Amino acid sequence: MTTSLAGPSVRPGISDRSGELYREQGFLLLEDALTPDEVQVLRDETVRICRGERGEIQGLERASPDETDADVLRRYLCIHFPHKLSQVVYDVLLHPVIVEGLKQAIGPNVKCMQSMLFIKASGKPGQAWHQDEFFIPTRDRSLTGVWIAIDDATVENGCLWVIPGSHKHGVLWPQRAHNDMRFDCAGEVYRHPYSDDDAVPVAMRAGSVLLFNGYLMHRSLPNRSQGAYRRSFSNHYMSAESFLPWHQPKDKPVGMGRLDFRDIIMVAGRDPYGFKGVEDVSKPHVRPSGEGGCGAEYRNLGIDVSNRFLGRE
Ligand SMILES: O=C(O)CCC(=O)C(=O)O
Repeated sequence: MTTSLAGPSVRPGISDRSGELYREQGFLLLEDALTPDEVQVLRDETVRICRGERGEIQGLERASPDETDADVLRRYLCIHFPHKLSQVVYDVLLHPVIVEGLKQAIGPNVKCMQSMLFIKASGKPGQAWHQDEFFIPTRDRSLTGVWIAIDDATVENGCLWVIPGSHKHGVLWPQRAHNDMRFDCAGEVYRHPYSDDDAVPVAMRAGSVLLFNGYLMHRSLPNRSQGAYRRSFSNHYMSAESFLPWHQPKDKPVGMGRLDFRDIIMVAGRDPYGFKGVEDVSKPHVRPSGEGGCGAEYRNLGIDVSNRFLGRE
């Protein structure tokens, strides 16, 4: 494999205190972890993926040559598992600065199970309050999100918001559907002890990387900027020592105690379950955005809500 994202030789933002800070606040910001050239490679790759030039993605229409890149990018909120067809995305999962940060957060042995590419053009919705371990369970609470800004992420264009320390309860609060048109159709947590006033925005320069704990409450708001994207990768990792009870094999379900999804990539250290081999199960697909509301009146009715958030509070 050719690696187009080699990473700088210094380790931006990582110090002896990084692991401690991560455990205390539930997140760690690695400013300028990627160089401007690396960011540009990722932006260019975003266009190729969205144009369908990297291979088949369920739910994505291949762009015709007369469509502009802007028209094509505007179509999608988020594409899951782009690393399955893009060498550039695969390489960024193993970026040396990110892997160094992950070792501080998780330990020496780290595996990755998912990548997501967010485009989030202006007018696109955010995600309601949630905890990622609700969706991707580990056995040892080691799930770690790695959020890579490939445009400047600002409050206006829908950066992440986090509730510092919310991971420390070690509790996964229940999830429910919502009708809040600011957010896509993923659920929201409720019965937790926090209010929106406890949240802080994480504005990030393009090339910066946020690591966050799978129990940390976080959300993002709609992109209210005019004509701009808020592109990012949101990738997930965990300790290699933990089983990953994520998806049952379709043909032969196994008991919960043995469930260990093996569509993984080792990014650091050794895999104690390497003898099981790895699989290729997850397929790239477009995530339905719900375009800002999941109430029956907005779902699948062909209502154009793409400008709903522009210029509004
Ligand atoms: O990038 C976003 O807007 C939301 C990402 C997120 O919440 C996640 O990946 O868990």
